[in-house]
Amino acid sequence: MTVSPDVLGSINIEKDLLGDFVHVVERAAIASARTMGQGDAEAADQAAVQAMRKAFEGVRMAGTIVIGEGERDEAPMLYIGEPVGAAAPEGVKFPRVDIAVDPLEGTNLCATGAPNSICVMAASEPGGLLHAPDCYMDKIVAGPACRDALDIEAPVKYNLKSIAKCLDRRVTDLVIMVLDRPRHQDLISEIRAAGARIRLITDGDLSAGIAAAVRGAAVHAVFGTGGAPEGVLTAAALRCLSGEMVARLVVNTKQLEERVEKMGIKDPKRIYSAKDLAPGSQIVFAATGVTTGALLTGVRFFAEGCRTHTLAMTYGTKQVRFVDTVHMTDEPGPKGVRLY
Ligand code: VTB
Repeated sequence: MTVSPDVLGSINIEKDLLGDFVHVVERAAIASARTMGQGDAEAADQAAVQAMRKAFEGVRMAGTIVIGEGERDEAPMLYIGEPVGAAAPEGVKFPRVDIAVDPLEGTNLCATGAPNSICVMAASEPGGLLHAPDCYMDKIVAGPACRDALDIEAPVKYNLKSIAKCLDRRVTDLVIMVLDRPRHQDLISEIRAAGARIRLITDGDLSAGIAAAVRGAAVHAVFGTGGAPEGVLTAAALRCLSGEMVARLVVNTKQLEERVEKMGIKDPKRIYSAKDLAPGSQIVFAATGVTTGALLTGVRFFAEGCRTHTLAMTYGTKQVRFVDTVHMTDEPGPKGVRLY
């Protein structure tokens, strides 16, 4: 895209940068997919982070990482506060964009070749994504039919009844996704006691949340405590899908209390909706499948290149796209462009 200085003020993040952001998550997915099944979650993550960081260099924006790989001293790349984007020529101002990334959601899933690992980012105008600390977050996520029906302070049974009513089915028909963690023992018992069915997942409550907001993905809600950064990314996706979410940070140490306060969060016990977590009026959410999952096919490699599958959504312009890209490394072979 060629941009002259006089039109920069009118750049729309959703319309003008969507293609670039799709490219960013595609590059991360291709790089991490090369490590699939190698048993090295750290190498898989590193590959995604490096590829994503490099791809950002080509995006004409003055980006700031607001959800990233950690604080500056913990992460060499994509740390919170890191400026990302192409260098603007003299006299040209690129648009300011807040960026949330989870370069590889489900590093273990990728390392073991299990389904549902994805490379993810969201973007918004400055202030459009909550600057959340890297702590836990209690979450309930469901689809648009469950508008105003969730209450994070109410018993699990109440929420299940409420979801079942909204979806016009019985509690025993519901499928609830929960991260398989010892901290969820009571939650799992309560869901079982209420009669709902459960799908335990080893990782990836972000892709589970997206699936819950889409009809026909065989999951009706996600309950439990996962990462707060993943929570903000889930909220960005849910705003594009009109999904429903209630969430609360888990601030249980003095150190965390101070950190949360430093980040400008006045009430650590606040209950957030998707709109509170991702209040932007322009939001882009993009995720590419690394390993094949409920919504996205993983990366497939072949002699002349590879093929990726990406979910690219916008809030303001209300578009949900599935982008199927063939990336050619060389000239197509004598038989033409190969699609798989
Ligand atoms: C979840 C899950 C992630 O972290 O947020 C989880 O969605 C929470 O942390 O895929 P614990 O592993 O400590 O439970 C992941 O599993 C990894 O980022």
